[in-house]
Amino acid sequence: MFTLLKADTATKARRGRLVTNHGVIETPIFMPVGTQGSVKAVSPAELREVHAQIILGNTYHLFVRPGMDVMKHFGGLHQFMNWDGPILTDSGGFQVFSLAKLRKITEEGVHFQNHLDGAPCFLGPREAMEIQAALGSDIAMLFDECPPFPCERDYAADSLARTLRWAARCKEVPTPGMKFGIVQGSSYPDLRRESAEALVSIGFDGYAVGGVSVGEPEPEMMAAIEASEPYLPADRPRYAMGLGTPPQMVEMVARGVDMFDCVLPTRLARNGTAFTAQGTVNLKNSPYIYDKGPIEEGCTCEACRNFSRGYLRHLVKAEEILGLRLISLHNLHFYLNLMWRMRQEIENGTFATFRQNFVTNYRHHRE
Ligand code: PRF
Ligand code: ZN
Repeated sequence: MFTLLKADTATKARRGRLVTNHGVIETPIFMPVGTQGSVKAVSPAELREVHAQIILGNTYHLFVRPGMDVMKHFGGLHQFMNWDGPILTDSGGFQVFSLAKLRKITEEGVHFQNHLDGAPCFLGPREAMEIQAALGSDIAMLFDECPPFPCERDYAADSLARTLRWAARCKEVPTPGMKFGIVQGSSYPDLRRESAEALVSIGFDGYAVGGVSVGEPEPEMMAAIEASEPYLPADRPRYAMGLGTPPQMVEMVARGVDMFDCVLPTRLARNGTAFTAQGTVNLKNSPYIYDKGPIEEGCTCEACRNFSRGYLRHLVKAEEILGLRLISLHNLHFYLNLMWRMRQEIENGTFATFRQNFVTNYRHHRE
């Protein structure tokens, strides 16, 4: 299912190809986030235009609303939202911890009250995999616990042991597509190693690094990847969950990561923030009032081909929906184009130079 096409010699970057039930994914790749069966403000046709290869859906949200009866009635998520490309679904564990109230973790799973009407709900390893199967997921993530940061070692170790017992149970549940394990272990390198080795011995189609980008400083985030990656098989895809800024993704590709998902391009768009190779710009700022240029010179997205910074600024200030739609398209185009560029640079053997130049040019205006 995964073919390693080229391994960079100067870094750990990889160029690969992943075959799914709904098509082929060229890696490294970024997955736009479609939490509730929609990539916010962007239609499937527009996703195609920005060359999205795969999108992410969420077990937790779709389970809470519209619920599994509706999802099954429509024959799964692809048909429901009319996206016929690959879909990766997150398992719900992480979202239960970030959104739901009154959570109680047991050996069987997590009891919680959902964030919409507070109704009591339950998700465990079997339920999470069955839901992802009913959604028709091409890549189902294992049900895990993502411990908070910082996390005491004893809690991290107990949580990891339970997540590994859940992993064995997830493996038994039939799903139509692939299953990816999730490395946990908080900021403890030996737990990260133990987690990766245990998952690999159970055997999954790909491996994610979870429990990162949960408020830890960036060096800790990189350290968590570095502590996990050496124990993951080269012939399986690696996915860093919930990441990141453009330079973070470049640095993670250099550390051997193949797949990313993040709400930043769509979330920041809604507040008027656009990504460029020089960092983010907030179009609400006054320098753009009379600016007739595009968000980014040379960008071929719909927003940059047709509209000025001054106009987009006006739309954002006036809270016109078109503004956030266009900036979302630009930001997704930027993220996906960055991935395309990295694939080219790896193929050409020039990734290390690209990495250096990109990270130097990119300034953090805000995150
Ligand atoms: N586990 C799962 N989903 C996730 C995470 C995790 O640790 C994260 C943490 N970066 C984001 N999404 N299942
Ligand atoms: Zn653009």
